[in-house]
Amino acid sequence: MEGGGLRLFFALPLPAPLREALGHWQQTGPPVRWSRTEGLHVTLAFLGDRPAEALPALDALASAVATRHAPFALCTAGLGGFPGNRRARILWLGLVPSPALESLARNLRGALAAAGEPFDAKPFRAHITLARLRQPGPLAAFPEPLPTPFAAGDLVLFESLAQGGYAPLRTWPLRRV
Ligand code: 2AM
Repeated sequence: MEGGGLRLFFALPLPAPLREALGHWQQTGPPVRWSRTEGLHVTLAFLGDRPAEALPALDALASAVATRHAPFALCTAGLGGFPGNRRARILWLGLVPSPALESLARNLRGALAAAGEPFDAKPFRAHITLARLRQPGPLAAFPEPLPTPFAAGDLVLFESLAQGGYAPLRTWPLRRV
């Protein structure tokens, strides 16, 4: 990474069975730039390039946030597209609205803001990015995946790697104390 920084984001990783199911589902769709299944996640806050010296402060605040939340259940919903469904560039899988997820994202972003840590302040929209489309197109080309329940148990700080893919740097189990 240029300048020795790290491209960082906080996210909920998906459990292996859901990643595998989505991998099988990807194979039933058209040939697009699918996200690698091992890195599928729900982004909670995107920090961008940060120096390694920021890690201890991020560690402390994420650890405090994780102790304010118990693990919770999520369920996948329908497909959607950014910037819109008719000419999608990003294909994503939505989630059934979850107050627990909204609360975790809000508390994490609140803790980042309170600590003066920069992050992308675009409003939180819970989604799992499944593919990037070179040719923006309608979503009708993609089969609807089955709604699948899963558990959110870990808050993870990921590094987005220059060569592609994401590396988990730190994991904090959600554990309300
Ligand atoms: P996504 O949440 O739509 O998948 C790493 O780049 C992750 O952070 C991806 O999951 C990415 O998009 C998310 N992200 C959120 N805001 C971003 C931004 N401003 N730039 C790049 N990635 C961002």
